[in-house]
Amino acid sequence: MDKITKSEFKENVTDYLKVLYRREVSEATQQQLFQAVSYAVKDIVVDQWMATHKAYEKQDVKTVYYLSMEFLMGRALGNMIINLSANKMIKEAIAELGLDLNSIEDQEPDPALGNGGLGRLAACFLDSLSTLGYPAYGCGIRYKYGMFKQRIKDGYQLEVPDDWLKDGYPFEIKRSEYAVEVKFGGYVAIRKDANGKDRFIQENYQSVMAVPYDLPIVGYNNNIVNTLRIWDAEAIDTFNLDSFDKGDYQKAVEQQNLARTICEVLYPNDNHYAGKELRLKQQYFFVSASVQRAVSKYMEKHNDIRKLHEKVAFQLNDTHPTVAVAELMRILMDCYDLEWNEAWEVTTKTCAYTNHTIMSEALEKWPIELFSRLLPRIYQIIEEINRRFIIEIQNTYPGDYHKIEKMAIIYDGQVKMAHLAIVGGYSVNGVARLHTEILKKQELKDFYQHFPTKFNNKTNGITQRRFLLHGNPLLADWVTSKIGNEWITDLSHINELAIYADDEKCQKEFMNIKYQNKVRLAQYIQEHNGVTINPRSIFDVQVKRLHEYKRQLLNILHVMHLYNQLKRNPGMEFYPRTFIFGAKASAGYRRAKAIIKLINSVANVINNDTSIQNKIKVVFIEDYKVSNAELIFSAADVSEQISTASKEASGTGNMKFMLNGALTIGTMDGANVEIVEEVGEENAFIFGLSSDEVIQFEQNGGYNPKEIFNIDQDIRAVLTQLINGFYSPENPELFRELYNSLLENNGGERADQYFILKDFRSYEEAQKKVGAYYQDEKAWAKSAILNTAKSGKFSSDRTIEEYATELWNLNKVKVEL
Ligand code: 26Q
Repeated sequence: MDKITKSEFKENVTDYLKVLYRREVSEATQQQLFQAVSYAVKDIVVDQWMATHKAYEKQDVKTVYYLSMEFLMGRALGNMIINLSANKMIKEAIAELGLDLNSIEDQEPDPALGNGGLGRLAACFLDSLSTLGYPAYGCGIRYKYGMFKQRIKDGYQLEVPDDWLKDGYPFEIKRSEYAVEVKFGGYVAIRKDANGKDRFIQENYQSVMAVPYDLPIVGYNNNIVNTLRIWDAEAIDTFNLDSFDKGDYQKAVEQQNLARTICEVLYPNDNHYAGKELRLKQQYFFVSASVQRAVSKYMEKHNDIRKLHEKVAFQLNDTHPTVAVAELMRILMDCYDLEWNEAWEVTTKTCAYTNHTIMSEALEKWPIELFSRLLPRIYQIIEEINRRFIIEIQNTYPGDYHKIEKMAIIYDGQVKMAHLAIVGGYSVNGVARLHTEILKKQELKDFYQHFPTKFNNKTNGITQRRFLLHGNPLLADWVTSKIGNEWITDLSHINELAIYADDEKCQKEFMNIKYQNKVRLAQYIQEHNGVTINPRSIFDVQVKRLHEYKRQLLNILHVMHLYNQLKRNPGMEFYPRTFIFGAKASAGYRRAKAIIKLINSVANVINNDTSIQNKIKVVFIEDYKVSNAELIFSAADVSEQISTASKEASGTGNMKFMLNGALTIGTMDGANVEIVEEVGEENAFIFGLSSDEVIQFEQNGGYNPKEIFNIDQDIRAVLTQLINGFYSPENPELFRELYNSLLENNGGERADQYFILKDFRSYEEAQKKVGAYYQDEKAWAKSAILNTAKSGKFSSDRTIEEYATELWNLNKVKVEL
């Protein structure tokens, strides 16, 4: 294939403008330019995409299907351009057309088909799979509305629908030829076939067509393009409604409604299970479509379904796609006539499960009634899996009835998806070392005892191509000028920066880049929030989903305490600090929303108090998402990773900050443990209870926060400000619920269940050290450089190498054009 030249690329842009909008460059809107440039880039991408799939077919490769309800992709255009080898040509062409790439990129809506960490991890994994040359499909749902847009009004969060498809998404390709039917409801009839064999036939069901849309995932400079396949639901042909009898008409309308609702919207819950029927429909919808298609594709080239696992792996991103286990069993038995044992053998060699949480409220359990009504055949199969598994448990632990109670897949009227995922797959992995250890020792102890070899750890990672190369171009160029560009595809090289950590000139350069990024973020905040912040102040940042266990409340209570101190003692030694927050709360999570309101109320009071001479500013960045995250990480000095120890499975924001040279203030939780291990405790600020201590307290019914409240004046002063109208004169009761959550038991919920007061003083100590350390410019710069230099382990390339070699058994493919 001939490489496209710069003038051809420019011509393509003008042609697309003409064909799509009958406009010339000079007349086009920014959105139209974005579309035209995207089509011109897609043109290059599609050649590689086709070549990649030809190579895959020719080499008959094994493929991983990463099944996930969420893919938090962020913008594609800029990322695609930096990944293409034609990158320089494209940038020059765009400049020569008189266009500004940054403002064109800004036109792209973030495809936000995910909530937070789990969805973004899936996106980083796809980037790494392509860059490493591993054959892969991401399989998910084409939500019409992704993660809501957040608006802040009077300090409160408002949710605005995210109509990301309204102008058309240029990179997707509809693949109607691969549409498949997915069936819901009805009942299972057993009929004898011609050979006298029992057949299980779903009758009187409703169904929809699952229609795939493919998005290209471009590898870095290697001609490899994998596919993110997201499924949309369309109604089965309901031609000629008037010729139906009454029952058919009713059914046709119901099927249309079903198709319309399934892909309508992403559930905005993060780390919280919502037992909604529609959610289960979404799960089965995309899983059934993906598994059906994967099996059909396999059978196009192979004749022995018993060897499926040699060419196909299904990785289950948390329990959300776990019906895949039963769906694969169904297909193998009902469509390919395998006996139970043969089907089970194949299934348990094909499926693998990743656990992303130990929070009990996130565990998926479905009522039998709902499950069996919606998925009658699937439920039958799960019942049989459960029956056989219980026998296995009884035989292994005779007389130990508790084992069944704790391990059964169906128990107490509920289907437990984690248990199904563990029993039905060959691997169970946690996402950071500490997390995996807690799974083995506590949450999944019985399963670990029973299946010790299934358990393994895969510490999460992030893609340096988005979060450094694209998000922080100044630092990326600086790194390349020092150590060359191998870090882009092998982040272990970034360690070569360590020799510059003590070099004063390098320290100055590094901190100057940080300063410029802080100016860039300050401009964004000025434009979007109307708040002026000082780029010379310490940028102390906590951006992540709002959840009580992540303890944004600890952060803001500490800000309130600092403010009290400054008011009492204006001459106090204090280096100016800007506390930056960004967080979406689930629409129905009342306390999380109250915390957002509190942050904004505190910001309002502090930012407008001239008596403290701008020493503290508090900023809440509206609508935190992948695109503004890139600006935020690159500008951070301090990374807040302050979850209650044992609660954050891994965290990945922590890694993005580290890569960009921020110092972590954090607990020994999730991947923080491994971050500190890499960078050294002297280059981070660690505080708080350990996970063992937290678990100890929990096993003893918690602790008594009132003891702290009673003896600690400062804490008492801060908490009292939650209920005396100090930050909400218009309604002093506004934050009563937060106050109560810290001091009172509430039903089954312990007072201060996340140990905020318990960790408060230790957090304050760590924060004091941050302030003091920052004033030692050389020491800080050295630590900042070392954070970047020691971040090599946290590339998702490393993580994916581990999955690919230890779990999926994939081979790398090379594609020449
Ligand atoms: C479940 C049922 C119904 C509706 C929603 C959900 C649901 C949705 C999203 C449950 C959980 C999630 C998301 C979980 C998540 O993001 N977990 C995070 O995964 C990251 C990647 O492994 C880790 O780094 C984080 O520590 C973990 O919190």
